[in-house]
Amino acid sequence: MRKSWWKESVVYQIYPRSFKDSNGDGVGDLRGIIQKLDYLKELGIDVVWLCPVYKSPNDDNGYDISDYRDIMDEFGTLVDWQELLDGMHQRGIKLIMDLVVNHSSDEHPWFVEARKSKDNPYRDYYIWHPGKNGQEPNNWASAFSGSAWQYDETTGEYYMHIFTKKQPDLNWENPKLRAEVYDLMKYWLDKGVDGFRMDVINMISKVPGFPDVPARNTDRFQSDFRYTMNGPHLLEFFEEMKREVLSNYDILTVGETPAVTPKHAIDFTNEETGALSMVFQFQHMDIDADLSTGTSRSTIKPWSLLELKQITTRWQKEMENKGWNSIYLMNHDQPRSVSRFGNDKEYRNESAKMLATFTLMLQGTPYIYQGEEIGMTNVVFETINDYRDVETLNLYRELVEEKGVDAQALLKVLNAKSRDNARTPLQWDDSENAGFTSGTPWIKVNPNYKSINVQNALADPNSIFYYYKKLIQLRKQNPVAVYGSYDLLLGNDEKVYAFTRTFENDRLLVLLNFTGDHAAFELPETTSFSSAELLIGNYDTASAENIRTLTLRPYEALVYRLH
Ligand code: TEU
Ligand code: CA
Repeated sequence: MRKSWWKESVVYQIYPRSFKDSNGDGVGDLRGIIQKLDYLKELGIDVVWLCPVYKSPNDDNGYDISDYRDIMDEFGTLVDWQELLDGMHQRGIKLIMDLVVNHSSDEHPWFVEARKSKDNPYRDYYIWHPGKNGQEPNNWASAFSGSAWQYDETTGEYYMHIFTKKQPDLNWENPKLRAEVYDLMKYWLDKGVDGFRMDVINMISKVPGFPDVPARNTDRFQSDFRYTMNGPHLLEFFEEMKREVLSNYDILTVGETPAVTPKHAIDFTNEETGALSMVFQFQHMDIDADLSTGTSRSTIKPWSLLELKQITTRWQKEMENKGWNSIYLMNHDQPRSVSRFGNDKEYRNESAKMLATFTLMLQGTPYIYQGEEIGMTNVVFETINDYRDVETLNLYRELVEEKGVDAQALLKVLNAKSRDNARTPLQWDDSENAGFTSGTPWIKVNPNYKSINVQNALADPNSIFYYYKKLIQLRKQNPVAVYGSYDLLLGNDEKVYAFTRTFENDRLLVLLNFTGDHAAFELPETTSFSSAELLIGNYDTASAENIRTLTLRPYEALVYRLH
């Protein structure tokens, strides 16, 4: 397997709107991030994934871009951006930008032109279609409620928008549009950017002809990724992007690819013909959803460790020596990992550390989302008026106001699943607004900032922050933690997740108790070793000497080197 800097790196994701506000307008900005670069250096991360900072009307908080070459007014200027990049590079931190080219904003000049007339030169930068029997061209649903089509009065046709109607899909079948995208990619790469996270990049090829999708229920609009993702020209577009842009730079590229299998991921990331370094797959993001009655956003059910083991093991084994994984438990679209997969009450410290061990000890590039390193939790908003996320607000309107779903019941689900759980301001200290802003924050701060904040974390040697720091150092000092092959142990144990990592003659044993109970287990005889050296654990007392038959404490995590 080829060694690469991006396989050995730990990535930290920044959602700029909620990271740090430097000018008191209640919105995070680039100068706020500049102020906190030494904090990131202290943590020891290697790469920052910066969510979109381009000019945008913020219908979807920057994922609706109106100028790909300039900085959003609220976030600052290109001069601020250059200072941020230089500040990162001076600290040995690389920067990957968020490339959002499945769609643009409807305020982008391309779309302003395209909607003027059917024969406008920019018309085919987007996807237009006449209606059918006075209705939308087909029954495709938007990911953010309603139809995926919006009627445009001026030219009497519909345009496609998989997301909001202010996010018209770009037409990748048009080579002129593709050339424009490659141009804007080079614009940022030639400024020194170290790669891209590519937003829903497997949506750029849709099934031709836009046929109706089979109805799974009585809803007027239906979503089915087999029609809107992984379309017939996807690999062709990736090959062209690699030839025109990617192959000319030593960069990290991570595709956000909902609904992919390991086979897709191997096509996209294999060392011979793959275009990307790695992808974000989503299978583990559905384990607490009841997909028979709704989506991972609108439903919640208890999840099983066996299912998490099964999904993780599939990706670890099927990608081994064939592609490369990303490893994550949350991002700006997901609820807080310690609330979702750990215990954000009496075992918040232990379970956040246990989840950190899971994320950083698997094979693949680990991603830490802002605040995960201090165990920030979900927020309880009592009313829909406290939410800001367009997906959440559209879903509430669709389900409560249009379909009569009980508001309190949905609010309970949103408390657990809304993307705004990840978007409350980063908690820097116990001063007003958690030190995020001197003004009124654009979204409420989680009231638990008084105890959960960076200042407390840096002052406490036993904090989650220092545990992440130690794990990151452990990865740096042990190639087995990066390149070692994964083997699952105790596959049927419903409390303990145990696996080994093996590289040349080095072997690690990772033991994770995913429950609040004590968990006894016995290692299989096939796991042979003469001695075990403890490298890291999340309890202050080392565990028993004989680790063959151990009882793990609640949410206990242990990593041993086996000799
Ligand atoms: O997310 C796409 C995506 O997969 C999620 O939004 C998912 O479809 C949705 O949350 C299902 O509940 C990317 C960005 O990460 C997200 O922030 C943007 O809103 C979206 O694309 C559109 O750009
Ligand atoms: Ca600001």
